[in-house]
Amino acid sequence: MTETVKKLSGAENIKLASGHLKGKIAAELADTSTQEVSDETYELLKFHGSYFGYDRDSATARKKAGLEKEYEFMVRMKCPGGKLTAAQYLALDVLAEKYANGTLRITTRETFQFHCIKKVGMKPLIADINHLLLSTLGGCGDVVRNIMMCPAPIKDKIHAKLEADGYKLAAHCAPKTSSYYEVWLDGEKVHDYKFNPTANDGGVAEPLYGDTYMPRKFKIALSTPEDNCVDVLTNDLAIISLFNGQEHAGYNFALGGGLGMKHGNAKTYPRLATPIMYVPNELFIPATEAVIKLQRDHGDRTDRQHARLKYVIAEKGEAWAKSELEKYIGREMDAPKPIGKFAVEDHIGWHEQLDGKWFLGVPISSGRIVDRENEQIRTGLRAVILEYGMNLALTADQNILLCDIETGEKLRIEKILHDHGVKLHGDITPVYRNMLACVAYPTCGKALAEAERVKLPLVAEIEKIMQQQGVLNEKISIRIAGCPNGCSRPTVGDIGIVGRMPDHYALHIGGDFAGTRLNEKIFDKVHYDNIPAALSPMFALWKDKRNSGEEFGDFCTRYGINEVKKYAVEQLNVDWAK
Ligand code: SRM
Ligand code: SF4
Repeated sequence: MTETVKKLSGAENIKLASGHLKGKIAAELADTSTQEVSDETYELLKFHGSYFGYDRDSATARKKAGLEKEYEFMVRMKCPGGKLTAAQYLALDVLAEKYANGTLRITTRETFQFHCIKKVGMKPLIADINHLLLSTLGGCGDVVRNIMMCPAPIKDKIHAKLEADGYKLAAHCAPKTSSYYEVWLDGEKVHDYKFNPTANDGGVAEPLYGDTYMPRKFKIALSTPEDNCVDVLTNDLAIISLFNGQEHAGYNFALGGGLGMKHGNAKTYPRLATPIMYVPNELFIPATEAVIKLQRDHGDRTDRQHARLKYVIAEKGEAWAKSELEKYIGREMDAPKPIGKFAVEDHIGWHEQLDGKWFLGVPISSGRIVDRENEQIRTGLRAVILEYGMNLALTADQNILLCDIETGEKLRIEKILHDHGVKLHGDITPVYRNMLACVAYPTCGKALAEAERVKLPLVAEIEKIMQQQGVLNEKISIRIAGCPNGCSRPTVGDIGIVGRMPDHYALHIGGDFAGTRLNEKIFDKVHYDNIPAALSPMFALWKDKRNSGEEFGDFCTRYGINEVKKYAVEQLNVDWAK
């Protein structure tokens, strides 16, 4: 063994030995004498779109009772730009009932997750997803993840170009290994232009990735300056597509976004992508490929905590990155074009598609499509989609867009949803509308505190405080995550609430709606019950001292994060805030 091989992380050796992601997955899933899988299969399954885990709610009680954990799998689809047909949605809804926990979960990257799948359900579920011409290949793992772009079905040249580029990239960056089809479909070739047009076609197994794939997950999103609804700068590769009116002008490429960090470990940190180069239309694929190769060849394969592109860019610099990229591309590249501040559309409510039809953005709290006692979201959506057969799109804010609606259908669609208690744009406050929560307990193995399950009660408490302080109708983005991995992108919100330990959260303030500024931590361990109280004096100060129309994070940054904190500490006068 060479020196280099010795230093590789365990995950690298698993990838190398897997025969392009095949490993022993099929045999281990077929073995129902145990619900567990080996470490190798755990790692490889990610590339197939699945995480193996266990129900964290029941783990302690089961241990005390001498029982093994309740093992289960999560499955994540790939769905570029979040686009789905009605038939696909309705079939996925059935699959959620048949193989998972009866819910579909819209993720913060415009796709669906299924939770609580048993071993026996894995192969039929993934095969059925493929037969819907969808995929799970590369849903997780060290490859390019689901490509995000604006999901709004606006029929203009801008959105058509974003979609065409996103699909082109999704196909280009999909793993080409035939293992996926062998494991889940007994070798059947299910092809879809969005995912894997050249799989199983022989030749080099993985022309882009090579035998060990990427050093770590790799995320790409496309936006325009006029609508950064995908938080583009939080991606490894942020592609900002530039237009003169409706005419496409080229792209700014920004590199090295990523939000994961560890509490108390300064070597890990969130970072926003920084501008590197301007890319003309004809170099779109070669330039993207160059960025992927840059990280493939320079990302740290010895330490997974240090393996994202953000560390390469932060440590080696933008100038170095540009000159390396030029070597891969084979020519000099221009500097990025100047662009203004990003605008952001959340696409909630009614919007014209510009083809005479409408789309309706329906808020889905934490993206969980589930029937609650007073809100039958799952049944309501199914009823509307069954009756109207519309296309759908999933947003990066965990919401769903019902597309292609005729003017004459609008009232009835609203009525069906309201009859099921579904809250629409007119029924919610800005804080409800813009709050994101990651999955956390009970399925996420990394969760340190609750997120999705406490989101609605927390919104209600924060609404009360905002009402008291006279800012209830102000636009604000609050994001809660169960741990510092940052899956709900908490560190770019006006306010970030980051799981620290059971029932306790770090509180961050000062991000912006446009997704262009990281927030800063002001409190380290706030008990869940104290979060609204902690926010209250800051809202009062915002109301009192803000410039006209100034959003919360912008205000905190202008006024001074430390000054805002100081004021809050004085007003609160409690131990946990000192
Ligand atoms: Fe994430 C790991 C859920 C978006 C950063 N993420 C996980 C895992 C798989 C937990 C694990 O490793 O065991 C979570 C599964 C929970 C469960 O039970 O379902 C999980 N991440 C999610 C989703 C479902 C959150 C959601 O509420 O929607 C999102 C799925 C996106 C998708 O469809 O692909 C999700 N994760 C994100 C984002 C936001 C984004 O990409 O826009 C981030 C921050 C951006 C970034 O990548 O830096 C994010 N997830 C992480 C990290 C930290 C990575 C790092 O560089 O340190 C981890 C942990 C890891 O990779 O080791 C992680
Ligand atoms: Fe799990 Fe942490 Fe991601 Fe939340 S932020 S889903 S707790 S990994």
